[in-house]
Amino acid sequence: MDIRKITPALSVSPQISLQDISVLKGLGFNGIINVRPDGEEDGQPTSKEIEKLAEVSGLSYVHIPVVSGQITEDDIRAFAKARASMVGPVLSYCRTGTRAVTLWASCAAANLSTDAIIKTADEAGYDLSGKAADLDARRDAAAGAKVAPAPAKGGPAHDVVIVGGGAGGLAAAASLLKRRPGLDIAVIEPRDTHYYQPGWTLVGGGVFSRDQTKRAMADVMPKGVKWIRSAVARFEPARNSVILESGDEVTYRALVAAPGIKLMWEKVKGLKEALGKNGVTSNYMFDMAPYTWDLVKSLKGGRAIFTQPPMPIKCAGAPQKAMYLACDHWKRSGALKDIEVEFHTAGGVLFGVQDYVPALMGYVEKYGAKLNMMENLVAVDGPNQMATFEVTDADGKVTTVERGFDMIHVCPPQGPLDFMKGSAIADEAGWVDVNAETLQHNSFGNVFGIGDGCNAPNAKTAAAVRKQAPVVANNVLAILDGTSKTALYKGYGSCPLTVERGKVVLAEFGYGGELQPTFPSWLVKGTKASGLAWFLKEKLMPALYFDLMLKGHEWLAGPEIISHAPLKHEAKDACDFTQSKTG
Ligand code: FAD
Ligand code: UQ1
Repeated sequence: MDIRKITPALSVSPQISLQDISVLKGLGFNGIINVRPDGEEDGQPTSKEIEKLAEVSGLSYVHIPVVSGQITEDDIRAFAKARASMVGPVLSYCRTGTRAVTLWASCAAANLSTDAIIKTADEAGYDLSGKAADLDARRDAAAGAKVAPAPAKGGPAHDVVIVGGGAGGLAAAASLLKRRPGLDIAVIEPRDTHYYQPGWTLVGGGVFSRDQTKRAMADVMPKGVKWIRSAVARFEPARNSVILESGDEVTYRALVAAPGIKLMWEKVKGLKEALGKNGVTSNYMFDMAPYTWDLVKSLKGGRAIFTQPPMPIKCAGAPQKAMYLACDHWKRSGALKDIEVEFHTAGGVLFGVQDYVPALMGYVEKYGAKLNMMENLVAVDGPNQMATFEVTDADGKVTTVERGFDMIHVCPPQGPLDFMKGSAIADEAGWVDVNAETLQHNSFGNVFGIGDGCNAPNAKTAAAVRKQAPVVANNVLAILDGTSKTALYKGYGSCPLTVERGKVVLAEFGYGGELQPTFPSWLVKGTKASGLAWFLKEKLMPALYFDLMLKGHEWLAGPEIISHAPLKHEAKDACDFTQSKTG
């Protein structure tokens, strides 16, 4: 728990877990004010769950679902009322604590000077300097003057604002700084931990420990970047700005959107509640990947099911990687003959690029796994160890099939982040709407996209990000400088399929399934399982990711083509980069 004391009666914090509640009582808290709406993030405990445990621990509880970026006067009044009704000390939390501290500041403005409020928040790690005018107005209003609270102003524009501090956001920041040290870049990212997600397959396979896959966000932020620890609620590209969950506005000359992809656990009925017990697991969650390995080690017989949802998903090979590593362990331990292994995929092929299928099928046969195509997992009943699939036959008729299991590895359905859906820079589905080659936004010339959150039809992988970052960095600077040196991305993505411990089928391909191998075939033949490719995955990739890609060292990743065709909306007027859809 990351509790930050604001006053003796009030502390704020990022999201708390269910286990934290009894600890809070022990720490002397008497109440909780949850100012976060339910369902904002994967794994977020619901208000009902928090309330139930708060009651058990004798803590009073109030829920004020404050929409990120849209704190209303009603929210502020509700917060003041909740505090007045509770005996302190009270903890208020949201995703990062920003909404909670902003509500406190808005209430405190009547009695405290703006400077004192901003200093108090700053000491707790929250930057409320953008709220100064609003706080002044509130103080004046409280003193009787007829002044309406002012909206937070954007302040001076950053050269580049990057939304998301995952693989894409940080690689883009590092590549920009490599080209232009001193560039004023702000990265907006709410999490204080950065995850090396490609390592989770190896955690589930008993090769990595969970801790090898996480770093403090502060340690991986490229030096010189300003980290704004908050979440973006809204995009205002016509104003060259984004709105934070506090309601503050951050303005830019160029924007890079790197929001990633949402894991939609809730789309499979019963899955969220089932995870982590009764043999239900997923390598797609940091906390759950070690449980995969526990289950694999302990299973001696019965049925093991591995599932893959409809596309798109990140790292499309990861659901089968989990199966191969499990089978490899069972084969070595002698248990495989007693385990019925099933792979159920909502799609009609094992892997999207046909060239890699023969090598993968060889392993499916070697392990005796049964492939079930067009079977989409729709429900999991943990206590009864039962999975329900919707099966589509050749005529498109859908029937329901139930399968019992002793263990099940689930890859969750995935889609655009909620805050992207309906946003000004998203396509109809909610993906950042970019040109597939330049990664420039299709409507706003000074906006770019990178990573899983974009609608470019590449494989959603960190490997893709490694090649996208130099392209985005080049093209952002071309827009800022008004030059026409355009870099192009050819759709590279890579999926190291861990077919057995010690061997990987290294799939590397671009748009249209064109093979784009990094190494000559005498060294690594991508369409065959290779020991060297396993060595790359286990020993080289973490360093390639953290020490090269996130530091702007573009090893084997130089933009493939630099054309002198100008970007679609080349900046003609340095002050106005924005273009309308028809412009
Ligand atoms: P992410 O790295 O997910 O980052 C998105 C960031 O945006 C997050 O930090 C998030 O907190 C932030 N964000 C979200 N909402 C907001 C908001 N409102 N405001 C501000 N910030 C926000 N790739 C490979 O190349 N090879 C592999 O072997 C491989 N294996 C994988 C195995 C697994 C199990 C998984 C889960 C992934 C794997 N990947 C692999 C895929 C790879 O991890 C992703 O493609 C990569 O992380 C994408 O980067 P990104 O920046 O688009 O998204
Ligand atoms: C890669 O570049 C990358 O991102 C840094 C991965 O994620 C960690 C990968 O899994 C792979 C396979 C690549 C591709 C890199 C090479 C050198 C083949």
